[in-house]
Amino acid sequence: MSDYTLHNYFRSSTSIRVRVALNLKGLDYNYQAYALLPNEHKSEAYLRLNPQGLVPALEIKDTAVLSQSLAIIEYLDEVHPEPSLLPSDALGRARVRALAQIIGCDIHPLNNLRILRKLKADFDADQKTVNAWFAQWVEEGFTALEQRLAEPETGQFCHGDAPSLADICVFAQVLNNARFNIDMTPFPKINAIHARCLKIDAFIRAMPDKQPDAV
Ligand SMILES: N[C@@H](CCC(=O)N[C@@H](CS)C(=O)NCC(=O)O)C(=O)O
Repeated sequence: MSDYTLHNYFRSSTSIRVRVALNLKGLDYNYQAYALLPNEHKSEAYLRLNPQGLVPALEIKDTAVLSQSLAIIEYLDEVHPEPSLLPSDALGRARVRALAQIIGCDIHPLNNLRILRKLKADFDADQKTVNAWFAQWVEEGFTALEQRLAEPETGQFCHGDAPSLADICVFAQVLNNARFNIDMTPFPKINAIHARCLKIDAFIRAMPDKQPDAV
């Protein structure tokens, strides 16, 4: 039994991020699933672990429960430094965090399950309107991200030639986009990075269809 337990959901993109980071670092973990559709993440037991009622949370045996995928990944990167998920220089770290946050702060939160549910329940949005909402924020964020990937610091991956925090976020968001049939043709650089991630075992093993709760 590992000291790490990941409380998560197979299809959640923020859960995918943390699974990729754990895999890249070669860390074993226990897998605890919460089905989001029947609201298992709002159960009393889970709210005791993470009062936000959002997955993922990373429990460290007899020590702490961490929440927020980007904070969890940075914790793992500090405690298990190899392979590093952030550049060694301050400017590089700022760039990688900015690329990751285009997705983590400015795309994903607007398109989260609770937001899409609210649009339907309280604003009479039908599925077509919800899909257009989802596409709007992805397209805005990905257009900026695609432009930033034209910068010289970009290599085979978002920053140089090894996967970083930014690639982890790109990978998970592109998987999410597929569920909403987002047209990815305007984003060739993002597509190329996603395709490279798909060749790496740590990314493959984090995919939704590889998880024990996949349906
Ligand atoms: N900023 C948080 C977001 C976590 C989050 O929103 N997770 C989604 C799944 S990807 C969730 O639990 N959604 C449940 C809901 O919206 O009710 C993080 O990065 O961990």
